[in-house]
Amino acid sequence: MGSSNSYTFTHALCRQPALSITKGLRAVNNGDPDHDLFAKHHQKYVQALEATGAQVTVLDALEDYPDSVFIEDAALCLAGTAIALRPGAKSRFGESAALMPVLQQHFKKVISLPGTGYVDGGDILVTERDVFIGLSARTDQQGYENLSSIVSNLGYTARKINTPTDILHFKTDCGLLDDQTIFSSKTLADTGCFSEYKVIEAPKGESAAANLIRFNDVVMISDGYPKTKQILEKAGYNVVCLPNSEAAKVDGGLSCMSLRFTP
Ligand code: CIR
Repeated sequence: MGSSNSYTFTHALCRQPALSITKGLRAVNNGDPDHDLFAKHHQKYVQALEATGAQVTVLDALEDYPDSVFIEDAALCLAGTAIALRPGAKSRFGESAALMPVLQQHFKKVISLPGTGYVDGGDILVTERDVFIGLSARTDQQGYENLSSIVSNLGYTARKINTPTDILHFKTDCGLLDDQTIFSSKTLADTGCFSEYKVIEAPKGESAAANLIRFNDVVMISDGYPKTKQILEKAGYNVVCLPNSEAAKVDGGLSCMSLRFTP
């Protein structure tokens, strides 16, 4: 498991949860997240990123955008380029514009998704050679086409996936473990989209653990998935468990709360 551009990063950008997170979008209402507890969890998340040696910038909360803590959906950072995306939910349209000046501070090259259509960063999984782009309720065909030409120019192969309809974002159900290995829910793995990779499937009852992140030498997973932890440790990964109950109430996982990059 050597070092790789797809999981080795010097920097991350995060955004503080807004008080308005209580109005965050969700598929099923299991109660509002508690802002203060969310902020505590977020602090632990930032500390876990920093503990790997990365420089983490935490941006101020944006009260006008309840879901803006899920910063990954507004941009894609790839091969030293930042691409401001167009999130597909109406209440999130403005998040990319708000992020633009910050991207310009951190990247020499910043572009906006051209043309029309929508792409949420949560629908994009980057490996060493491929950029998987999942069509979903948030990412459409036009968005896919416009993004795929950018990623091809950056030397990656764009792969279009039809995300199963019961999954919010493609990456809700998968995460990169290393150059060759992807952790995935059974539902997503069963589509065959990862046929060229080694897949470790989320164990029964723990499909929500699939929104994990490999960040430098650690794999971060949400608390409460003991079987997943055991499987990953047995496979040789250094696992860090993080509390995520409040983000989960608004369909947020660990990958959504950072943009990870090397400028
Ligand atoms: C939303 O529905 O947009 C937010 N409540 C959750 C976004 C989670 N982001 C992600 O999975 N990339």
